[in-house]
Amino acid sequence: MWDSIWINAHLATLRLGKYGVIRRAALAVEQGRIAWIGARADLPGEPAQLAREVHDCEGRWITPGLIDCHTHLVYAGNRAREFELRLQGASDEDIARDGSGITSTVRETRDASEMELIRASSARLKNLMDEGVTTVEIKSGYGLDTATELKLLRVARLLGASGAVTVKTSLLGAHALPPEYQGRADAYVDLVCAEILPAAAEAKLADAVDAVCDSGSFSAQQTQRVFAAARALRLPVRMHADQFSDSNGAALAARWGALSADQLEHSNEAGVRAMAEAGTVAVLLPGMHFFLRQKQLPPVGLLRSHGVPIALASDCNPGSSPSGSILPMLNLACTLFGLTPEEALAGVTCHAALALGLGATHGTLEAGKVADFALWNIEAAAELAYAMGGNPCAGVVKRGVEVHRPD
Ligand code: DI6
Ligand code: FE
Repeated sequence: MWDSIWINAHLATLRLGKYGVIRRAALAVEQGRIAWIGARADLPGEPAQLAREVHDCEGRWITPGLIDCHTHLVYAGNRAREFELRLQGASDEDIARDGSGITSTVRETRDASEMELIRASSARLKNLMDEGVTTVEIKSGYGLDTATELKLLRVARLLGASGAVTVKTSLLGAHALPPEYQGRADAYVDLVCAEILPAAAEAKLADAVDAVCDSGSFSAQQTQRVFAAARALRLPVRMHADQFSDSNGAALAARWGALSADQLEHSNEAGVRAMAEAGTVAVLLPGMHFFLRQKQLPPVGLLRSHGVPIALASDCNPGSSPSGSILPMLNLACTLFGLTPEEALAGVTCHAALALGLGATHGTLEAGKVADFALWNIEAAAELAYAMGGNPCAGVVKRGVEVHRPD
């Protein structure tokens, strides 16, 4: 007897990165895992005889639960004023003089209580869950001192405590230089490696370590110090790479066996080839690209030809992607980066799972995998990337239990 069975549904399994459609299908769950999946006609009996609970999906579609594998979702305040100034042509210097910019988010986030951060962040998280998200990666990076970086990671853990969504945390101490370390980047990297990282590891608050390796951020040498410290603590790494310039970040990420290299607008072919050989996933951030009106496109053709899995994410952050929304990213990835709707859906399911080291248990609808899936009021899987706005999500199932119904 299975715990539950879901019938009268069309499935997009995303096996091997393809839609893998099964029409008029059934999906059975046992102890939070998918126990059986296939055409209803092939079921070994009547649903009510096979499972304790029968869910009639009334012809809806089911996909793996969506995975947002790159967010900076926990922060205080917003940067709407900066957005206005930028549209009026303000430079970074003007923005800094105005007291806006990343420093303003750091200031407000340091001053905010954990409860205030939970309140602000759970609203953004609810938005993602409304859109079918069952797993989310949350970075620190707006504290840039030990106490606040740990506060951000604790808030991220608390956001996942209910079990309605899986939260994977990344310590991003090497996000930017805090005001008190201006001009002393090496000294700040000392703090990240000798104090912030060990404290987060000790408290088991970080599932991975991230760093921004780019001109205007941290150098390859500084990034490698952070990665060496992470490796010594047995924490996997990921990287923000080549956003504004080709710093050979993609190759560096591959050399350190990074789970993912993210952004990649200016990455070169050698870097892409190294990622393919190392199994490092490419995470593209179309929302950031659009919001910053970037011109240089990430090397999608090279990623395809070298067989690098392409994931997509919201990059939810106040400065370059103020979007607590994942569905528009599928459309932007198609319209801006030339992905197919199938590649876009694989980007927020199976490939996003790989980027979080969850490929064996999440990201596809297959027997044995964790029964995280979403139900959709759509006629075809391509509609998830096709629609500009609106939310066709009809329900979210976590470990076989319906945990969320969008408003
Ligand atoms: N690149 C980005 O676009 C964000 N972080 C990063 O490394 C921007 C962060 C911010 O401006 O708040
Ligand atoms: Fe980011």
